[in-house]
Amino acid sequence: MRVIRACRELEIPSVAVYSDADRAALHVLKADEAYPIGGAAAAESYLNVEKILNVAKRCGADAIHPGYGFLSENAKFAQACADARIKFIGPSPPSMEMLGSKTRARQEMEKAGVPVVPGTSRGLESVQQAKDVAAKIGYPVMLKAAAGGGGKGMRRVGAAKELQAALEAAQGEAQRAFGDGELYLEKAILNPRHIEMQVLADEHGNTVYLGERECSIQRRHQKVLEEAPSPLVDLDMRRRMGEVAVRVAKAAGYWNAGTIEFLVDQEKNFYFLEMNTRLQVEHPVTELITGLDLVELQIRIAAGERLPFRQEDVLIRGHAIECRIYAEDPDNNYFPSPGTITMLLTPAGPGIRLDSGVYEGWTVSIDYDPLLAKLVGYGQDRAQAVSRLVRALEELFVAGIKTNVGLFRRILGDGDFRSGKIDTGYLERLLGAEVGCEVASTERGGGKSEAANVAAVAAAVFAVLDATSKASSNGSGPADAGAGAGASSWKRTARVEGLK
Ligand code: MV4
Repeated sequence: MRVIRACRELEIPSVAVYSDADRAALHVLKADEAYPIGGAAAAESYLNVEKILNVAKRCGADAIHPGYGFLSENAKFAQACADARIKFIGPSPPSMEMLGSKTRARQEMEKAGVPVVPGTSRGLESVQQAKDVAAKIGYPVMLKAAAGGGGKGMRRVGAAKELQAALEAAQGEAQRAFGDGELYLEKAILNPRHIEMQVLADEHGNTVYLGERECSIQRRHQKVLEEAPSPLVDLDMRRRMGEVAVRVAKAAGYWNAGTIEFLVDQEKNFYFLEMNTRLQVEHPVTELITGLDLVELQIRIAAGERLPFRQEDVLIRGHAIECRIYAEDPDNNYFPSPGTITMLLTPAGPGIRLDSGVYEGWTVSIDYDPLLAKLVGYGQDRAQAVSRLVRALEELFVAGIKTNVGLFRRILGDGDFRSGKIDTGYLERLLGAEVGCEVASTERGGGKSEAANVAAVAAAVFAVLDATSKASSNGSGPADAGAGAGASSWKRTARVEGLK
C-alpha cells in the first residue's frame, strides 16, 4: 500500500502480486493490476523469485520495489532482477551481499574507521580461540551468527565454562536457520539502546543522513513503538552518528535508502551493529520529522535521478511516534490472534497518520506477520505527539480480533516512557515477569531451561482439550467458562488439529 501510494503520486502504474491467502488483500484491490503467484506459504509465492519475475516480464514492469519483508534484503533476488533487465529499487547486489554477512560488514567498517563493538570480525575457528578472545574483551559476551541479524541465532554467554556448549548450540542453530554456521563474538553491551540512522544515497555518489529513530521498545526482537528523534540524542550526537552512518554507506558503495543500526551504551557511546539494506517498517516517523517522502525518493534514485537536496537542506522539525498495531492477544502472551475484522473505526485529525493494510471485513490469516497498521502521531514536540496518539488510540476501534492497542495506552501513560527512560529492557520490565516471558527468552537462546517451554506446551494442550471436552458435552454455548471459552467450535477444532 505504501509503494502504491508513492506510485500514484508519481503517475506510475502499479502492479501487485498476491498469494492465495491475499486474493482480497488491500494492495490487490488498490493496485492498477494484480497477478496471483501461488500458495499462501511464502516459499510458494512471495519468496518465489521465478514467479515474481515472470509477472514482471508479462506486464512489462520497469522496476520492482521489494517492500520491507520477504526478498527485500536478498542479494540473489536483486541480481536476478538485474539479469532480467528489471530495476531493483534498492542498493546493488554487491552492497547487499557485503552487508548481509555481519563478519564481512564488521571487517569493512573497521577498515573505514567506524566504531564497532569490541569483538571478532572473522568467523570463530575453535572453542579455544573463542575463549581467548572472550577472556581478553571480558564477559559477558554475545555469540552471533554471521548470516544472522535482527537477533536470530544470538546468545549471551556469561562465563568461560558456558562457552563451549553455547558455541555448539549456536552453530547448529545458525546452520539450520541460515545454512551457514559461521559465528562471531562481541562484548555484550549492558542495557543498550537501539538507535538507527536513516540514510539516502543516489547512484552518483551523494549520500545524506535523515536523522535517527529510537527503536528500543521491542519484544522478542520485534519492534513495538518507534520514535524520531530519539529523546537521548542531542544535535552534536546526531551529527556524529549521521557522519558515521554516511561513512558506513560509502564504505559499502551503497545507494538508495538504508538504515544503520547502532547500539548505544549507558555512557552514550555508539557502535555500528549492522546495516539494513531496505526501507524499514518504521520509516514514517522519519518522513514526518523531515517532510520527505522516502518511497518517492527511492523510486527517483532508482530511475537515476540525483538527490534533490544536500545535507544542510535536511531540517528536522517536531516529533513523531509510531505504534505498530498487531493482531495479537494480550491475554495470551501477545501470540498472533487471527480472525475477521467485523468492525473498524479509524482515527484521523491533526498530526495523525494511519498506514493500514486492513479493512472492515478483512480476515487476518496466520500465514504472515500479523501487523495490521501503523498509527503514527506527529506534534511540534514529544508531548504533543504523545497527546495526539493517546487521543487517536481512543478513536480507534477494532472488533472481531484481538489487538495490542491496550499496550500503547500503557506505554504512552508510563512515567519512564514520558521522561524518555527507555532501553531494550524497557518493555519486559513494563510487562513484568508474566508467565511466558521465560518462554520467549529461552526461545531466542537465553539458555534458561526447558521447563518453561514444557509448561507452556502443557498449558496449551490442557486449554484446548478442556475447551473441546466442554464443547462436546454441552455444545459451544456462549456460557462456556473454561480456557478457550468464546472460541467457535471451528477454532477449537483447528487448534486441536494444530497440536497434532
Ligand atoms: C547486542 C546486544 C548487546 N551487546 N550486541 C539484538 C538484535 C540484533 N540486531 C542485535 N541485538 C543485540 N545485540 C551486543 N554486543 C543486545 C542486543 C539486543 C537488542 C538490540 C536491539 C534491540 C533490542 C534488543 C533486545 C535484546 C538484545
